[in-house]
Amino acid sequence: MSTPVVEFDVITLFPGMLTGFFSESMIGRARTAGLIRAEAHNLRDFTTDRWHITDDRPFGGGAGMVMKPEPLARAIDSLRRPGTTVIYLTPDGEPFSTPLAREFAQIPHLLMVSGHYEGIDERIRETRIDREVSIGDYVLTNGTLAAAVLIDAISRQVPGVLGEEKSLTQDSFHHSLLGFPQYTRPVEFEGRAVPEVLLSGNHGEIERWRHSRQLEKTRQRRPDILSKTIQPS
Ligand code: 6GU
Repeated sequence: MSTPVVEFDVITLFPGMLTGFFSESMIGRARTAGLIRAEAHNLRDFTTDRWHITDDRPFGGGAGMVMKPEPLARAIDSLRRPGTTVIYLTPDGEPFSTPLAREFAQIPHLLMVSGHYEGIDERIRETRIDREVSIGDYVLTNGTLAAAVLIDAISRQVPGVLGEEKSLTQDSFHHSLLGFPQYTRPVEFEGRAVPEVLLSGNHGEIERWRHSRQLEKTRQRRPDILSKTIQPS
């Protein structure tokens, strides 16, 4: 099999959270096709003590536990290679976005570190983490679902992962606009008809209608992203 375009390794205390995600749907197909590689690694396998301890109490006191540096260092050092970017998933990281997904899709090997408890020892962040990423302004119990979110959004930027390449250009956020409404058969459902223009076969008209729907929805729901490109009237 040829070399995957992007390889993902995830260091987590909960590798089972990723098994369904890695094998189902587009990600499962992309892996089978050899377009990507994705593997979960149990942090517990990188402990050396008899109880496989991965956390400890914080110096200085306070609630919760901190992930110990030694197992993380061993895991990262055994999985990284020249050219690897090490990403730590944390709510205080850089906000994830389509531009970031595109940037990461250009990197051959992404090693993701999922935090649990109150986070990881600061010295790991200083010595081994290249990028810190958040998936939004809310707190998850651990970073493993956030790693899955990144892998999903990055993988669909890899050529061949989506069926039709043009689907990418029609995405919400592609031109800094939300998506347009979609309809399929039947033409009438519960008394509600599909907009006439979509049945017209006039592709210029259809494109103009879709763009106006996108502008309107973005103006209503996300004026913050609209102001980045087109000045609102
Ligand atoms: Cl990346 N991790 C955790 N634990 N919570 C989050 C997050 C990441 N992004 C938003 N909330």
